[in-house]
Amino acid sequence: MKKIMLLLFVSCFVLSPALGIAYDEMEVKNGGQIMGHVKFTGNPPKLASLKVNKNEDFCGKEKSSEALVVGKDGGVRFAIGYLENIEKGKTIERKKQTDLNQEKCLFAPHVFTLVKGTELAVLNSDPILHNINVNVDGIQTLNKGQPKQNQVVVAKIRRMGQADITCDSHTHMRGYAMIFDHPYHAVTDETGTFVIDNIPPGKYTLKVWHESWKVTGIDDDGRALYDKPVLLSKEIEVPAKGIAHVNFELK
Ligand SMILES: [Cu+2]
Repeated sequence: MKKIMLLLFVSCFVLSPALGIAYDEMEVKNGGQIMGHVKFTGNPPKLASLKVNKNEDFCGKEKSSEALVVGKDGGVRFAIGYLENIEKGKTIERKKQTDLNQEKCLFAPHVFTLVKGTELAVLNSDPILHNINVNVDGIQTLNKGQPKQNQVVVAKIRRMGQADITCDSHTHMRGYAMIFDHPYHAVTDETGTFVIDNIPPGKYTLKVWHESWKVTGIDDDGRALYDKPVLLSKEIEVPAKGIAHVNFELK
């Protein structure tokens, strides 16, 4: 019996890193940084505004699409840079709560990341009924109405993957999150830059996710449907105590 237990114990340790099951936290020595830049090549398309279907007196008749936000130097906002299959590294900030605000009939921020097992707190800043509907890789994880202003819904997010965030009240409202089991991910700012720090030096696969801006249709409720997200990938090396600059192009 003891032998079997030992065998199970040992095989768990041997197999889990190979399968990418677990992330181990450790002290990172001589950690390096990734500075990623996501740029749009060519002229970005002008996206059609989204029609507001309800509460037009408060929300306005239409809202600008946030599906593709390109800055003056071509930097793409709201892309997510992340390391794939990283098995060990810096400590996860588990206590950190991620805040999402339903404000002026938009999700703010429009795109964010979080770590599996941490809390998402959703505030309704508006004096109208919103709803928070979160589907992670197609599986509904949270669905709650928020009729009152300043109402907060808190939920622990236990699943990894891509979260599609919608409001059942307003068909124009859409947001996204990516949920990871490690802390190495970041969203691009208005210059198209993302920074990931304190990485153990070495070779990695760095991915960039973008929600896609190509409308493929409209669903029964009047909600725009989009093409598959764009996923870009690069093999990179993070130097000890140094910075790896990595450029990505969207077109
Ligand atoms: Cu809403």
